[in-house]
Amino acid sequence: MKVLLIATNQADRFMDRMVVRPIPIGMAYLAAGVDESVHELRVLDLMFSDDCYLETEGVVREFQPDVIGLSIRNLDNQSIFNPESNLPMVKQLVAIIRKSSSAKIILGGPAFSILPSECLNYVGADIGVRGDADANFSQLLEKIGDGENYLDLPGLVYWTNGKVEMNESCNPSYYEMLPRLDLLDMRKYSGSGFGIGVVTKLADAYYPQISMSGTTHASQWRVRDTKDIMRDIKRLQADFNIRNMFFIDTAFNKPIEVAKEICTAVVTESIDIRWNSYLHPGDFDQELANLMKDSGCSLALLSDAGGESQNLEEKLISMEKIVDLCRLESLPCAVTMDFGGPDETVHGTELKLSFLKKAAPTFTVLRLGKRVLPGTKIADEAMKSGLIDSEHDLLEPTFYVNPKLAIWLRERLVAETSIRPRWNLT
Ligand code: B12
Repeated sequence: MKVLLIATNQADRFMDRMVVRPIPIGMAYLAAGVDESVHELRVLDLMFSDDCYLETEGVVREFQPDVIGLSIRNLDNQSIFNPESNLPMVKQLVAIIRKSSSAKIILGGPAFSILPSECLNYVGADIGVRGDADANFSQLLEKIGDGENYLDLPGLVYWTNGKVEMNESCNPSYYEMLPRLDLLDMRKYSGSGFGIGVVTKLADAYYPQISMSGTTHASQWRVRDTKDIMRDIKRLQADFNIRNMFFIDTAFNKPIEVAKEICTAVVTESIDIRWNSYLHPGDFDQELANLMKDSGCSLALLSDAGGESQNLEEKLISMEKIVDLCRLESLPCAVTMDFGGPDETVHGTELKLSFLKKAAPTFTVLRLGKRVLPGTKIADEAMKSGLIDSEHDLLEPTFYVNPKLAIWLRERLVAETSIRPRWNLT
């Protein structure tokens, strides 16, 4: 069969401000699973496209694919002040494809995996695969090609009698294959902010509510072998002359021994890179800060996510320790802090603001409100407060701000950020 994979993401910002264009590494893993001795494969990345509709129409007319996979990364930009949904663009792409092709249209990607049935229905595609799909997608292609029944594949989302059905289980990936980055324009990505992604370890979930094996405990994280990570890094250097990387990780500092092992391997093998990654409150010490610096870390993105078992005071103490240890090592550290959740209080807001002033990170992002995602405590609150009627409404960018504090909080955060150039409110 002729298989066309399209990366639909065109977003070029992080936190609605910094220029960041993440490489479509998920699609590159998917491509790695396609058996090219059986199928003809083409990839279209719309990130740098001037006219995504015209370009897609052109490629579809010329290539005449039998199957088209659309990768959907973000539901929206997660900005309460300037919300922009990405899904109308994907819906329009599907409409354009349908005009000149009868190919089966298959959806997947992080955004799709959060609201699979809703996405499939909204954009009008044929099938979807929820969760990691490098293994599933190649099986799906085999079955479609051989005319076999594929409806029992894990994570499959499909139409039956005019309704969307979903197979619950998913097939977690351990990222053993090399992603097909050779099919992407790596020169354009090399200067596109935050570095080229290298998966180090990911939790068992796209976000805590979507577990692939039913567990979200840290021991269930998909921790890659350090040797494989080094192989991927060296290959980025050798094949594409890439030095700036982003370690794709749920929280690089967890578990701490693995974080130290990765940094030590980079140092021992004298690999000359600059890298960034996410940190969460919790595991951190001087040795890790030192190893991160020595191995080329140029920015630690500390977010107040995770550490759910800690109360606010404990969490802030832990975050302060991380910022201080980074400063001791001259390691730049950015902090993202959420405001306006169901448990937010005036006292809590003031504690967070005092922490940010005292810690004085390299730059600070204050997030007002939380993008409501299905299956969360905030989705329940949003339902109770009448913000949404059902979780199906969450395709639209929807933000929850604790109604008891909403007006005060907005004014307070605007006032605090307007006098601090390194503070960004989003
Ligand atoms: C690393 C990361 C970042 C890094 C990226 C750095 C880099 N250089 O790559 C940074 C910090 C820059 C970032 C930014 C943002 N991110 Co981010 N990010 C992630 C994270 C942790 C990992 C993504 C990743 O690379 N995964 C590894 C790859 C290999 O997996 P994958 O892409 O999911 O692909 C697999 C499957 O999805 C599937 N698949 C993919 N495509 C297709 C296509 C088909 C046809 C099929 C069948 C299957 C399929 O198979 C793939 C292989 O198994 C995820 C959370 C998570 N755990 O997934 C959030 C996540 C993707 N980000 C998200 C968001 C919202 C953002 C921001 C908008 C945040 C903001 N407020 O600005 C920005 C957007 C940036 C932009 N311009 O697009 C959301 C997206 C969903 C949503 N809620 O809308 C996620 C899921 C977090 C969350 N839980 O909300 N992010």
